[in-house]
Amino acid sequence: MLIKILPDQIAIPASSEITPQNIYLSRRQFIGGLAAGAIAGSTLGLPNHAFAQRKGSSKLTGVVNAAFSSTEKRTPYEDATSYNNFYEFGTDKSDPAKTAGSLIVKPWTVTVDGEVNKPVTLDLDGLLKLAPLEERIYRLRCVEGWSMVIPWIGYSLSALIKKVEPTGNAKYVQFITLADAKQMPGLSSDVLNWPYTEGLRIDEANHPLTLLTMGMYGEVLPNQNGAPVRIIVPWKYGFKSAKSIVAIRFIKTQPKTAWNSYAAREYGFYSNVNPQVPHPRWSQATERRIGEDGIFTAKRKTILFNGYNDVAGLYSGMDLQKFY
Ligand SMILES: Nc1nc2c(c(=O)[nH]1)N[C@H]1C(S)=C(S)[C@@H](COP(=O)(O)O)O[C@H]1N2
Ligand SMILES: [Mo]
Repeated sequence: MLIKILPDQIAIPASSEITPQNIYLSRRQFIGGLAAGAIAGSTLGLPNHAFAQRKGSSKLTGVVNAAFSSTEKRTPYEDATSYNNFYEFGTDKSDPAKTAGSLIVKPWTVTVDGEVNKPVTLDLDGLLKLAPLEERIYRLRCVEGWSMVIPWIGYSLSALIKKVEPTGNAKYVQFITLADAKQMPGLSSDVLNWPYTEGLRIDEANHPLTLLTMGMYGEVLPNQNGAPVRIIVPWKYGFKSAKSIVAIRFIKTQPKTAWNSYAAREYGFYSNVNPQVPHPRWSQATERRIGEDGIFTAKRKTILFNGYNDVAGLYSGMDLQKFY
């Protein structure tokens, strides 16, 4: 039987006038490939608001940012909300959907501090009003070898970064998430060091693709997907996209992160999606798309930076085998 692997179709933003020539050229080639893919994609893709609102959830919409959106078929809502990694609510994929009902998302505040001139603590309303909300359909690729295509609602983290005015010492941004054993049954296990933390270099955090995320599929984030606020960094493995953030800290030195502390040899600080750098225990060359699994479903080829070539300039001159 001949199994055809569909091409992955990722739209990339046209940005950055300061892109080095070689990267600019590869981006042009990428856009060339995209135009052909977009035609095939239009028959597969669903209109942007094809998902009806679920009972009991609150609507949250944003203006569709087509330039930043994949044209691939979206993962069904039911899959995106029942197959989750959120270890604070258990290590089984099906655990968070069952147990995250105990997460209290209101009131909620996010403290933004450290190497900034204007530290601030914002409640969810303050966060939602900080910048216009957008809908962006991003691919998320888990280091375990699966991926999803999800319409997220939020805005570029850079809008918040601008507001707090980082000092010249702010070289990294750390994300600290909620760790409350009363709300989170998974904290009784010491599988990770709590709280779950993540980090980005300041230029990665400022890249327009980095999305401060408050919703998905036209609604506020379900608890199991990281309510009420998380980060989405689409060119990195999913674990960089920390859920249920309570603090964002600007710091001088590269922070310790949850998975890097667990096993530094297996999970680097950068964790850019890279099919050529295998995890020490398995390949990263292919992925399966959640929601379309079947015994005859072909795996997809994983693409460098998850297809978001636009970020390549952040890593020019770096050895991606070393900085995995
Ligand atoms: N706080 C917290 N954030 C987290 C995790 C976690 O266990 N705790 N898991 C990560 C991993 S491994 C992945 S793949 C994504 C999954 O996001 P999703 O369930 O919304 O698809 O969340 C990331 N963010
Ligand atoms: Mo993951």
